[in-house]
Amino acid sequence: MFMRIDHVGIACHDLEEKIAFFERTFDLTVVARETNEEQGVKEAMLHIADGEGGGSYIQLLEPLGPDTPVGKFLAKRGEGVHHVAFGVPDVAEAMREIGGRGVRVLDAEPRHGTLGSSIAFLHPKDMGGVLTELVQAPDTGDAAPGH
Ligand code: V0V
Ligand code: CO
Repeated sequence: MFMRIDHVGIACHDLEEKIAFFERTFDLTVVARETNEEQGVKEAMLHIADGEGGGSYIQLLEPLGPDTPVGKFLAKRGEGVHHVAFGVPDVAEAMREIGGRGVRVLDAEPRHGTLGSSIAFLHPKDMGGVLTELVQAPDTGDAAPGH
């Protein structure tokens, strides 16, 4: 069901400052930036590697306000790992399968994610305390995965 680790999401107060840190410390490159109003975040994807069906990334997340998932997380826990995202071949199918096995799927339908992906979240309380995201990479129609 899981093809790869798509990304690790890291909550931060200052996106630009964290991007600069990851770029200069690890020679990583930002391949996408997006403001996602629906998810309440401003985010950047730093490319790690390409894998089967898509790439793997670090996702840096700055909240758009305090009353958002990342805003609440920062207030409660401070900066740190916010979620882990797994690549799946078909997010709607994975939501049905996983939901049928007793894990709460937080989204009724797939949402728009970064880099044109389709995403859905699994409740951290059903996932050993880890907010978990399912990611279906966009169908680009060519062999180059990821972006
Ligand atoms: C909250 N909790 C977490 C957590 N966020 N535990 C682990 N990791 C997290 N990130 C715990 C929290 O400590 C509480 O536990 C409990 O869950 C309820 O939290 P809350 O603060 O009362 O907040 P809720 O219930 O209003 O919302 C929590 C959930 C929410 C997870 C339901 O954040 C959510 O729907 N998240 C999914 C959307 C999201 O995170 N979007 C931002 C990333 P205690 O204290 O009661 O024990 S967007 C993204 O990744 C994109 C766009 C992408 O990849 O493309
Ligand atoms: Co994410």
